Amino acid sequence: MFRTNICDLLNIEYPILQGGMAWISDADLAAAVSNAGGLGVIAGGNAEKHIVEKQITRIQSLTQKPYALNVMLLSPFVDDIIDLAIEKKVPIVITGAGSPGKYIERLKAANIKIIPVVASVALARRMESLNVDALIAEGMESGGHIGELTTMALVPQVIDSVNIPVIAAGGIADGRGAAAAFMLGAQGIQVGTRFLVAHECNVHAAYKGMVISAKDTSSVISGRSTGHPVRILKNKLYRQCAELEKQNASPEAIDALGVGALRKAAVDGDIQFGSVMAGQVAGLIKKEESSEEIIKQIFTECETVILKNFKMVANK
Ligand code: TUI
Repeated sequence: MFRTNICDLLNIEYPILQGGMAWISDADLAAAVSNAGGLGVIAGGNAEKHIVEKQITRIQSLTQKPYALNVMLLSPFVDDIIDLAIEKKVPIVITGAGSPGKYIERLKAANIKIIPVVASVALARRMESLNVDALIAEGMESGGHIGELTTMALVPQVIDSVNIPVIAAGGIADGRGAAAAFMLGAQGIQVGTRFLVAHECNVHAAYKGMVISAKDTSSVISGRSTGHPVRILKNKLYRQCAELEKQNASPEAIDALGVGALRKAAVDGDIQFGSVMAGQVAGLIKKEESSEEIIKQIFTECETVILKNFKMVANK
């Protein structure tokens, strides 16, 4: 029922991408998602080339299915990571946190499919003119680095502006969210926070616990004043940042608090002084499951709600 042209484009069974989460989505999680019929994504984040290379070698031993590498364009090692994707013949590159314009020609020449994350219609149009394969329109419900628009407002505006497939991201964690995204015209969905609590996700147990116990209002936006706003779960680090912002501290002083903070939370498990990035849907997520269970549950529920609501409308 849910085969879309994203499935054909990416050679996957279900039109679902796992969000590339820096310091969190490694080869184990990505392989589990790909083996379950979705698209697993390894996040390059701010890591150096040799670290990402290990993950690519590992996923190539764990799955024969397609997978993607997420290239975070604010990374100081972005040029090396693009070289790596080409050297290792990664099938799909997803970019985030900026414009991948200057890398597109080389990636295309290497036969790599490229899917930029966009947070505005302007960037979506610019990307389409550079011949990318699809777009991920990511609303500010997402965890981590975010734009200004919500998924509900962004996705249909991007869809109306381009002629390539659009994948919806931000605020999707279950079949209801998936159904809503398809109703907006999306050809696929990207899910991050729910896969963060997958059994196969190696993020620190304390981080998973904080996502599972989060409520609707637990996430906040930090760092607006630095120009790199990120959605995180409220903790002591957030309160320190908010205090600095209130005192009109320099962007450098505020950024300094964030250096290494994601690793501190995701790897070391310091969820009070680390940066616990998660989407607004954290409040919906109640338990750990396998990646396969997550994908099956999302699409079973998606089908049920579409049929139920179709009946509700048709009976009127
Ligand atoms: O990239 C993400 N999410 C991320 S990256 C990340 S690591 C990080 N850590 C600290 C500070 C900043 C990043 C954690 N989460 N999502 C994709 C995404 N891209 N969301 C929004 C955008 C985006 C925003 C503006 C893409 C392009 C853009 O404009 C660029 C332009 O040139 O117009």
